[in-house]
Amino acid sequence: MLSNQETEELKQFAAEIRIHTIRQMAARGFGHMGGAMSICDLLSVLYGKQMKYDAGNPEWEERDWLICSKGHAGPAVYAALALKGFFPMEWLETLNQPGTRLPSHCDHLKTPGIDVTTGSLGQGLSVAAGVALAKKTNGKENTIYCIIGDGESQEGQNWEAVMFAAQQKLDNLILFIDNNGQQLDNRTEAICNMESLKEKLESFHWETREVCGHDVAAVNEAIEEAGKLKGRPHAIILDTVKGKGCTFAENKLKNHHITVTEEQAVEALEALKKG
Ligand SMILES: Cc1ncc(C[n+]2csc(CCOP(=O)(O)OP(=O)(O)O)c2C)c(N)n1
Repeated sequence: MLSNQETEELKQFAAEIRIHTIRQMAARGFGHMGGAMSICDLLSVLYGKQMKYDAGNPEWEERDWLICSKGHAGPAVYAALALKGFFPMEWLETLNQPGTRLPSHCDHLKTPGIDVTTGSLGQGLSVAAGVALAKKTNGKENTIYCIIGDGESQEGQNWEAVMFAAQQKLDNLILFIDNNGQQLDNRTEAICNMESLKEKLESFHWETREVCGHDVAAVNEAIEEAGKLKGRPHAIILDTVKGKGCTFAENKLKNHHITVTEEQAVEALEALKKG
């Protein structure tokens, strides 16, 4: 459980992740704002509290892994990594520019701290399950975290990985589903309704819980509780808002990949700084 001070610090860290995510996209003029904003609170809890890592040695054997399978949310992950010292903050100004170390989607070969290359939706959970099995087989204690979108959960490959992880009793694997209710160009329920994700995962023998994805204390507690239960993989379904905390993106249906002007960025950053 978090102390009040820790909760405040993680809220502040989440706000900083949002600020630097918006700045990156403003420097490029466009980006995947919606799905990046919805995972900032989760990233704050992971990099601010739960994950074991060494920013100076991103390949450290004992680290926990984060596989952001919804690789288009890369800019939010980059903001968290830069703020934690994996690479210089100046890199954030180069998002998705020629020669950058920070491409629009996560790339293990380019960015320190990115554990797996992602972007083609549906594949990350399979990789996560494979890494989790390898760690378990080798008697390692690492936790493997994976983030997918609710739209992404429509990809059939996820469900193969879900079956495999249950069969292998991968209790070192925690899956987050960013259940923001939207995908690229419509509401998820209008494209292919996945509800109830909880019932589906439970029927596949996953230990599953649902929590507000913007409540850092609740997300932290869900991770801690999940870690206590042995013998089954864990899923945490995050109730989130696509575009959360970005004035010109939040609650808009068309906020997946948008243009970002300097004026919009200034307005959004002011709002975030005020809290
Ligand atoms: C295999 C594959 N198909 C299509 C795309 C294009 N695409 C990128 S993001 C996206 C929508 C994803 O929706 P969701 O998983 O809900 O992500 P979020 O809303 O959280 O951004 C799509 C269709 C892709 N990256 N990979």
